[in-house]
Amino acid sequence: MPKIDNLKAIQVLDSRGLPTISTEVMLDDGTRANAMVPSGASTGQKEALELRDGGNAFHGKGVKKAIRNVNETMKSALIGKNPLDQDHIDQILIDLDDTNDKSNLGANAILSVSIASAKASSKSENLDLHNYFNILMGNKMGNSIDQVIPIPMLNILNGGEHADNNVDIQEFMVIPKGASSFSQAMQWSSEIYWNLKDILKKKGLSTAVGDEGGFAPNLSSNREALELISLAVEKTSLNMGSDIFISLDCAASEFFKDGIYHLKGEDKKLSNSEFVEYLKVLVRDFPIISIEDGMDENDFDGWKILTEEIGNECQLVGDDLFVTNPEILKKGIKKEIANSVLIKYNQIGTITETLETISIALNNNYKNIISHRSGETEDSSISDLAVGTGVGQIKTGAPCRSERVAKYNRLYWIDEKNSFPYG
Ligand code: 2PG
Ligand code: MG
Repeated sequence: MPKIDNLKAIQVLDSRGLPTISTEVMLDDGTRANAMVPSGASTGQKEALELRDGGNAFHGKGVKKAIRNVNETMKSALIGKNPLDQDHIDQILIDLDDTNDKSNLGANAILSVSIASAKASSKSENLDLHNYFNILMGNKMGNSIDQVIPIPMLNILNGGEHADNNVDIQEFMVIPKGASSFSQAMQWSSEIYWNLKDILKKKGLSTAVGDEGGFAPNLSSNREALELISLAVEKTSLNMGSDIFISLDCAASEFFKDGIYHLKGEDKKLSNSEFVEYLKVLVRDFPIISIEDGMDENDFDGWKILTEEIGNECQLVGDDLFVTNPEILKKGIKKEIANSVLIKYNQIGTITETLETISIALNNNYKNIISHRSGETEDSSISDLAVGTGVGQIKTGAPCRSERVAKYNRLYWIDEKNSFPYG
């Protein structure tokens, strides 16, 4: 059995130019593997804590303390341990931290070690990372799991916290569900993206991009965003509702104040049931098959109404609502709210807990979507996670900006080397 020989974390930068952690795990058989962790902008209140230094450097976003926690506390606890026992490695990290929200050592620090250790194990075993995740997922579920190339959701128009425009809904994604392969899905999406750019340009609208690579023009309404995307799909000679479907991430907590949903871009103030009606009209008029965070993370009454009204026809995804947390997801399932969960491993802090959340969803007929964060790096391990867990869906931005495309490019290679089904 290999043993962990050394750990080293350093500070690197993420796609917003802010500090993040890169950790290398070294094994006694000579294997080395490195992981970098992402960072969100529209974060859920109950996410595990991302440890930042505060003060003046990097606008308070430094990660020196988190790095010290890897290089001192975690290193001394993990040297000599067997990295192939991911549950044990993660449990050591959880126990060392000893808080509910990982606020002692920092979820960013802990996750960097958890992923780097998984990567080192897969390398040492001569397995591609997705195969390694597949074994871990199978162990968690108690049966073997079929690997799948996930259907991508590409965020081609950005609003909310991810852009400086007036569009309230954070993400407008195309789902190339009708494609027969991953490469066809990516070709369609890239062509739609470029046609959207052309349409925006001709209308005199901005073609600058937001944090996730989608265009970020000022528009008169959320509906206008959907109309522009429909035009781009048409211009690509594809059909909305058979080739291409739409997914929204409202990130509604960001515009929910004092019990009201404030759509600033179109000067509307709506109650939860009115906002559900608003979404229902969009679902009626466009082939929207997935809505994430359609309600504020604490508006459980609103979630109930939304789930009762459109839960049968639409995937309703809890992101800020469930924060990839097994216990919070269990409570939501009991309340019968939403029907799907967004999976972001830095919301919870370890691979083991992430797989736990995925397995709870699977056992309760909730769907899983593996997701990037708005602040990303070139680390592409979420692509392997999506394939290895067989969940069938990933959202990782537009076909633009290398930190987004890195994930798609990794999927191209996994697709090339294996005969896994698409979607
Ligand atoms: C989201 C994510 C990723 P952030 O809300 O789903 O798209 O954004 O990382 O800013 O939370
Ligand atoms: Mg979200």
